Amino acid sequence: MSVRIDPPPATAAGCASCSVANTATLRKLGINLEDTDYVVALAGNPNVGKSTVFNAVTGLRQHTGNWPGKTVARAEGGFEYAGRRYKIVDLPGTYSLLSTSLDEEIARNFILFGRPDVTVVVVDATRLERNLNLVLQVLEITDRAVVCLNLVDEARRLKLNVDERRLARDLGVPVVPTAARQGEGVPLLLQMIDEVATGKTLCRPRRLQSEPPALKRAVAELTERIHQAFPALPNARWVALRLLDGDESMAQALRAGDLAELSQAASATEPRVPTLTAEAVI
Ligand SMILES: Nc1nc2c(ncn2[C@@H]2O[C@H](COP(=O)(O)OP(=O)(O)OP(=O)(O)O)[C@@H](O)[C@H]2O)c(=O)[nH]1
Ligand SMILES: [Mg+2]
Repeated sequence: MSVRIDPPPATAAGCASCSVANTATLRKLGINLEDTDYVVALAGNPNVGKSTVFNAVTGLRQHTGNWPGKTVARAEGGFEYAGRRYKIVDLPGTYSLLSTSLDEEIARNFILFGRPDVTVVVVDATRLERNLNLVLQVLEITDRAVVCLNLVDEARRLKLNVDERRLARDLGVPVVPTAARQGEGVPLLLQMIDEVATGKTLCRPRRLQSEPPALKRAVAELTERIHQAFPALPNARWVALRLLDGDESMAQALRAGDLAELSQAASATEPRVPTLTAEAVI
């Protein structure tokens, strides 16, 4: 894996080693940020080993509760790497972020509005095709992600060989093979989380490339209108794409003001770092 990093422009405020997490929204989403330098979200399909990864990373430094106002359980925990203090949140297992269920809505809102410093997407190496759907959706929302290619021991047993370097190149984010139950690959996972959080590795995620002209126009027009109505909303383009896809829960969230409320919290604390223009090749 080769990583090239150009320095951020001299005019940029802040630095690559500062957190971009949105503290006001994260507090609203029930995350206690005391003694925390960086926030990591752990996403993935159901039953791919998210909690096993979470336990391997946090050990006993964890506690469970519910998402604010919901009956959905949430585990959060902490770890330290190279003297930096991380908070990691185990999101509900979901096949997509299209908010067709409460679990999906929670995961989507956390990644979209909480803007975690890094989103780790745990995937099942024996069911890659199905799992990549969620990875691509996460990469539409954030460009700070690490793919944790879990269950590689099972894949080996089934004589499945995943070319993780190629996958990392194609996705534009680091891919770390793990067998979390045995702790295999966990040190490298921590290293890559740290590299993405601190800006040492910059991702260039794969996004929808060849939109037909009509879709491009519609997305641009709608994105502009969403920007005007909700200036603080991060990633209005993704919201526009969801609306054009007929996502009724997204339309409802806009109508009911849920998105406005979260995006206002988002604007209360601007990210401490502007989007970096540096380029990374993974
Ligand atoms: N062989 C093997 N089993 C694993 C690995 N990681 C997790 N498991 C097992 O897979 C099962 C599911 O793991 P969990 O960590 O509960 O998965 P999860 O994604 O948190 O599941 P949900 O929260 O229900 O969505 C458990 O029996 C784990 O012991 C791995 O790397 N290799
Ligand atoms: Mg779990």
